[in-house]
Amino acid sequence: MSPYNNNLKYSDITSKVDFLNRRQLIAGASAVGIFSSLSKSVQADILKYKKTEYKVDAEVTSKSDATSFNNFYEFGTGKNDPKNNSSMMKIKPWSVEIDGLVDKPGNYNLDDLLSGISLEERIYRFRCVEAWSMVVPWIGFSLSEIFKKVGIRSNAKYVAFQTLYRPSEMVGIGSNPRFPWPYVEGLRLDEAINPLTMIATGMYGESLPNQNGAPLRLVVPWKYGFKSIKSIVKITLTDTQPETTWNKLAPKEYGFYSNVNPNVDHPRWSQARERVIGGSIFKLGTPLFNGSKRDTPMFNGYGKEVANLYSGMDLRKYY
Ligand SMILES: Nc1nc2c(c(=O)[nH]1)N[C@H]1C(S)=C(S)[C@@H](COP(=O)(O)O)O[C@H]1N2
Ligand SMILES: [Mo]
Repeated sequence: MSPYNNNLKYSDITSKVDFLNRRQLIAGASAVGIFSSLSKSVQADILKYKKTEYKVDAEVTSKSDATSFNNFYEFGTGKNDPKNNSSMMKIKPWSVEIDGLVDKPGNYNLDDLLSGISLEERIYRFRCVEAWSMVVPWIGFSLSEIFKKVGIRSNAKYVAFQTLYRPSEMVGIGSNPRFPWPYVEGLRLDEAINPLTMIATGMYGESLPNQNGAPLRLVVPWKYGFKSIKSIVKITLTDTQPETTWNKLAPKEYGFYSNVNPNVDHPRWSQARERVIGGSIFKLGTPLFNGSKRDTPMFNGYGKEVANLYSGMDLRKYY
């Protein structure tokens, strides 16, 4: 049963439950001497954050589904690969290079970059281009907070993002050598400064697990999931439209904009409906085989906030 059925936020009731579970885990685990194998999950940092009005009228996906059914090709193309293979990724120390058309370019240590920025929980719909969806309680802040720190030059028109490229810690890179690593993504500047556009550093009340893009990833809830680039190491302000990984791989299938649009089908499947991960009353154990169907809303339900960004564009067309 979701806490949202009675209009409570995830964090209202689950942080306490999580806390108790953690204590039980620690007690049980040390008693039987398997603490080390569990310590990674029980050590996840609990974050301080405030709640906001960003929530949706749908059941929140279970934490276990959202952290085990993933796309993060740097760790393999299977849905469970990111969870199974990403513990090798070293996320401390972490820095983000910010360059291009900014007043204060530099290689920012993560703590410095985040200092003074307050975290908030936002519950967003998340719609993958593969026609499945989740509802995720992210923790983070509007990307524009970072721009306030570094200052944007008036000629900047786009933002380019880049993921960590570290083959020794990312087994999917070596096993997929023809993939155009590193993973890159981009937004138009007005999309990037829309308040909905978020940098997430946590989810479900805790810091991001590696498989979900630790220590910081983008979340753009009105676009297909592949726009939400993980484990960011570089942000570049530019005046030209940046290349994006999936567009480079299959330009006929993945555009630069990639706004969620139920009226424009992927060349190989319909985008009209989506499989809600874990959304079945008959849980069959793995999200690959469960999930009820629902209609996909235009802009993934965020049209009120973002439709004006595309007023000149014919939304029946593929972009
Ligand atoms: N660096 C990187 N970022 C990525 C991906 C990836 O393979 N590599 N996959 C994208 C895709 S296709 C989706 S659907 C989301 C999945 O996010 P989640 O695993 O947190 O649900 O991450 C996106 N960000
Ligand atoms: Mo995706």
